[in-house]
Amino acid sequence: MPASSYIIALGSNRRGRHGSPRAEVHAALAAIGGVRAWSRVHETAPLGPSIRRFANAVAWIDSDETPGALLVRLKAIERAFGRRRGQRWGARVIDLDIVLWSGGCQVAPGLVVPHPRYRERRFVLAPLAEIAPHWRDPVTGRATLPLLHAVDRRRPCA
Ligand code: A4P
Ligand code: MG
Repeated sequence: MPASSYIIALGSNRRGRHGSPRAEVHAALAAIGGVRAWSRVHETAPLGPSIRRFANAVAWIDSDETPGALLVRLKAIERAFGRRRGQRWGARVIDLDIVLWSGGCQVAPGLVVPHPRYRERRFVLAPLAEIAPHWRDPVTGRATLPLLHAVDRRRPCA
């Protein structure tokens, strides 16, 4: 029985060697491995400076890796997919973020789990609600569904 479960967020808004952003997300799911459940691929409006729409999904994986070791592996997959570091939040072939870990919280150089911005992001919470609606954020104690409902109630200017 693997020691840990993780939620990984996948995002793409640039074509790569697998094809469309949606195809990149599917290829990344296969590359990550150990996937127990995955969401639909959602087409979402960009948050931030990018003008291209995103394909977003989340996956629940089982793994014996520590959060640090998993992050190193995810970054290697991003590089193998042709991700280049450019403008922050710029267009990318694939972005792989660790959103949640069954072990709770982890703060280390270059790694913060839960992902500090997932609670405000519909493009993470909506797919997450499909596969882990009751997973509790260890920081706020709130589950995915109430977090999603809070984002949905937010006024555009709030
Ligand atoms: N890092 C720290 N904690 C983590 C974690 N839990 N998971 C560090 C992954 N990485 C983590 O990330 C920058 C650094 O964060 C890494 O070196 C890692 O050590 P990055 O992936 O290199 O760069 P990034 O993705 O541009 O930055 P960031 O801050 O992760 O951006 P976000 O928050 O991922 O936002 N709009 C839509 N619709 N859909 C999207 O997917 N994504 C972004 C990027 C903006 N707008 C979007 C979307
Ligand atoms: Mg990222």
